[in-house]
Amino acid sequence: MNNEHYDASDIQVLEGLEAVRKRPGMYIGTTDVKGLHHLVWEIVDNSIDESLAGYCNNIEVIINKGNSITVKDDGRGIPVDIHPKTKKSTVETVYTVLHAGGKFGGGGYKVSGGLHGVGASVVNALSKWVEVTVYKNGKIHFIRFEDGGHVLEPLKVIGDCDINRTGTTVTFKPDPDIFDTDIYDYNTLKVRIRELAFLNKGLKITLRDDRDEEDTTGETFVYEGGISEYVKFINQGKTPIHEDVIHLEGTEDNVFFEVALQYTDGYNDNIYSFVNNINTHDGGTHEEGVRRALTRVINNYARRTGILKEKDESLTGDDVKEGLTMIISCKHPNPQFEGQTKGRLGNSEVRKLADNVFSEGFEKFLLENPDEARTIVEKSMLACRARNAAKKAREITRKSDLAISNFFGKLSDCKSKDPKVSEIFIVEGDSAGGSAKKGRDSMTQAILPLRGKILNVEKARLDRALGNEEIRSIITAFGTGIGDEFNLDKLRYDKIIIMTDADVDGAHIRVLLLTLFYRFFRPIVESGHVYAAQPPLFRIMHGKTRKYTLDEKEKDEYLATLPENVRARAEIARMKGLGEMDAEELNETTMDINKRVLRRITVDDCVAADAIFEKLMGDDVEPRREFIEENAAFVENLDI
Ligand code: 1YM
Repeated sequence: MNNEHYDASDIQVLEGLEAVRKRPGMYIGTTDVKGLHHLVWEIVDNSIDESLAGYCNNIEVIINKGNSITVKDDGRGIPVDIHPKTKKSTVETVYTVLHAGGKFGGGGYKVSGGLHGVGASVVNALSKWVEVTVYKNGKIHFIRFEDGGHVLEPLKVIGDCDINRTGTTVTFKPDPDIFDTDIYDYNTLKVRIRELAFLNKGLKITLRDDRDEEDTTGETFVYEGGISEYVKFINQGKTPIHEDVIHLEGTEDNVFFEVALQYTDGYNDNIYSFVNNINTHDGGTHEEGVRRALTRVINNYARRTGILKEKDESLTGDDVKEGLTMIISCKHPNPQFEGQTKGRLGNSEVRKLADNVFSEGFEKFLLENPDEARTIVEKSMLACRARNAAKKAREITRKSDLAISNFFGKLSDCKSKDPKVSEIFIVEGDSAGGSAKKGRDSMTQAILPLRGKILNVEKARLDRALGNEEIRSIITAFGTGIGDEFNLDKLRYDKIIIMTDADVDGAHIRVLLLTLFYRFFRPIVESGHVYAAQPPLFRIMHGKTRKYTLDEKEKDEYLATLPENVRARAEIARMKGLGEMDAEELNETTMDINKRVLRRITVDDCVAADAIFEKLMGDDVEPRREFIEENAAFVENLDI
């Protein structure tokens, strides 16, 4: 090869890297904080690939002072020999020729191929400097690049090392001229590193932040249980309905497939799938295979054991995933990513593999664990009932032309149809409802009296809830629908005000209503539309003055302000309940926007009250009574 050609290929390489610097977005998506972190994943992916190939057990990621990043692994080390095509070391080739890693690396699973995988050369192009150290053949090899990939000196040996020591260490400093920010976020790195550790059983990854002198130990992530431990991690704080995580795996034609799952008593699912450690947000054949098998196996088992009767309809994919936490992971030598964001696996052979591995293993689990199996099947059947109920609920809300609905006798709607100015009072009891109706501003205030106690939805699902007339009234009045068709934009009122007595029963009803909102209308709570009215506990009359106070303390404070002779003659009445206030009184104390005291209910209130929900809402009536009686003062002071 003559010098002329040599120069030309050099120029070509630099033109390639220059193209990356001109249009970084084309290679790493963005140059914001996300792109900055992308550089780390490009380098870490090479270490992960080496681990997938079976040669690397330890990876270390360090955020250095000055926001450079070091990634170390104990793999074979990037080859140091002269590459036949470029006549340069393979290390230099990998770091200067676009996509060289993919082209020259042979076989095995590769993280690359998804959204990442543009290669080490792109990191080099977008860095102020890069240093690569390779430990191999008893020697330490070193090369440094500057200003977007310029080589100062070819790869050289800078020392000796133990003949058994192998590995690659890369340190790079992102180019501040390219990126909007140069500050790495520890937590962003941690979350993905932890995920990589879960997805690669036994691989040890350490993350260390050396920007702060005090932190020199870092955090180590290593999970011998792999994705089973990922499922346990996600289910922390949830209540599993069977003890062990189910972990199934199988390999065919070099395609490795595994899945880990555990059901909880919750109503949501957490299902995540990965191919070569890349999250397949839009699923694909691996996920389809599992979902298909899960539905089929549960139905077959439920029929065969008679838990599901002949007359019962079959469970759907949605029914069997209620409360399910599941991680699906596939390692494929040649993955095809499809869809606009390349977030879906397309390889059709994986569907069959996933189906086979899952159905065989899961069926075996059901047969060997009949108690757990029954719990899972029954949970799916409840979900099925709730799904039918949701259908019914949709029909109710669709049909709910308020003018003809017979519940309209109960709701006294406001005249305004503008949700921004409208509010609804949910009032305990008909008599208080009557006073509230008379005392309201009928332009903007709607009144919904509740006759009976509403159903406890903590332990009931949508289907039973919908059998409850009070709940149906609430759904219809809100206008939002429920279940899949819930739509916050359709909420007919800006404020939903729970107006109950300031006593134990009132507190109980408040808890029941909040349970209902929290479980079935959570966005309404989250967006701050729910309030508790605060009716007064005391009325103090002296002369022509009427003063209401919310509690004993406020009453005493008020009395202390009165001259002694007035105080002595003041009539103090403990308010018995909303029903005993006349319309004027109710308006003045609890409804008038200028005088009333409202307390906004937050989700945090609900979550904090969760333990109390449990106690108050449990299945046994007696302990609940006792609890309320014993804790009356406490319940009154709750933010609920
Ligand atoms: C901190 C970054 O890059 N590790 C790494 C990279 C490679 C190898 C080992 C490796 C791969 C192969 C053979 C192979 C790469 N090699 C290449 C290429 N860590 C880091 N560890 N021997 C070593 O794929 O056959 C690209 S990456 F192309 F040179 F083989």
